[in-house]
Amino acid sequence: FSKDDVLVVFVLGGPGAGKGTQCAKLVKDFGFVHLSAGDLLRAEQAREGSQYGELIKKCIKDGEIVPQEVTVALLKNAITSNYNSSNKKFLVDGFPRKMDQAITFEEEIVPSTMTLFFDCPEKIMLERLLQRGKTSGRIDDNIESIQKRFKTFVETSVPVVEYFEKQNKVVKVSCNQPVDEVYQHVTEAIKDKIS
Ligand code: UP5
Ligand code: MG
Repeated sequence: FSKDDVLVVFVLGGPGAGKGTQCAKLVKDFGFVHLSAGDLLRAEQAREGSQYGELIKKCIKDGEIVPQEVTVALLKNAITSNYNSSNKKFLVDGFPRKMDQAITFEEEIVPSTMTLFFDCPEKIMLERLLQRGKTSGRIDDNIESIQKRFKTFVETSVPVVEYFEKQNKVVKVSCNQPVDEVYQHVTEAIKDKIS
């Protein structure tokens, strides 16, 4: 793919804000390809023979950011293998969550068109994650991991949102409402930006 021919929207927000949920709806209505960095990392972690399996597992459990080389490579592969004449718009969910990743991705893959940022009070995110943890099987949906994820989000990922804000590329959506109400705001926010 050439840089001019793909469109990337970053989807950011705290743990449990609803990124994955909203992305699934955008895929249906706007024909995006949804790439969740977390899902790609979990798949790589589970892949037999992966040299990064243990590293990824530890980072996810501790709410820490996996070294960018691993994640950027997984995303690059995923964009390359999903790209075709009818798949040119990508939602990159849960990435970049550290400054170095943001710079590398935009330099080496493609500059983002915009960032969709889901703003959600921590208390609500905590409730959602604990609820999901009853059935998700995710090794980071427990109170200890969740607290660490929140800390990393505030210290490491919020600065990335601020960086894109300075470039006027962020659309902020409050997601402390029912799924369909949030989605209403999402579609309003992006419709004039994405054809
Ligand atoms: N829910 C959603 N929306 C709701 C609403 N409006 N009202 C009521 N309930 C709502 O939603 C979470 C839960 O809330 C679900 O049960 C949902 O039904 C409900 P979801 O859509 O899954 O939220 P999401 O924001 O996607 O939450 P997720 O847990 O996936 O966020 P994280 O950002 O924590 O997880 P991610 O998978 O992106 O990353 C996991 C880990 O991978 C990171 O902590 C990190 O260790 C690692 N990682 C990296 O190292 N590098 C990366 O680049 C990316 C990840
Ligand atoms: Mg998610």
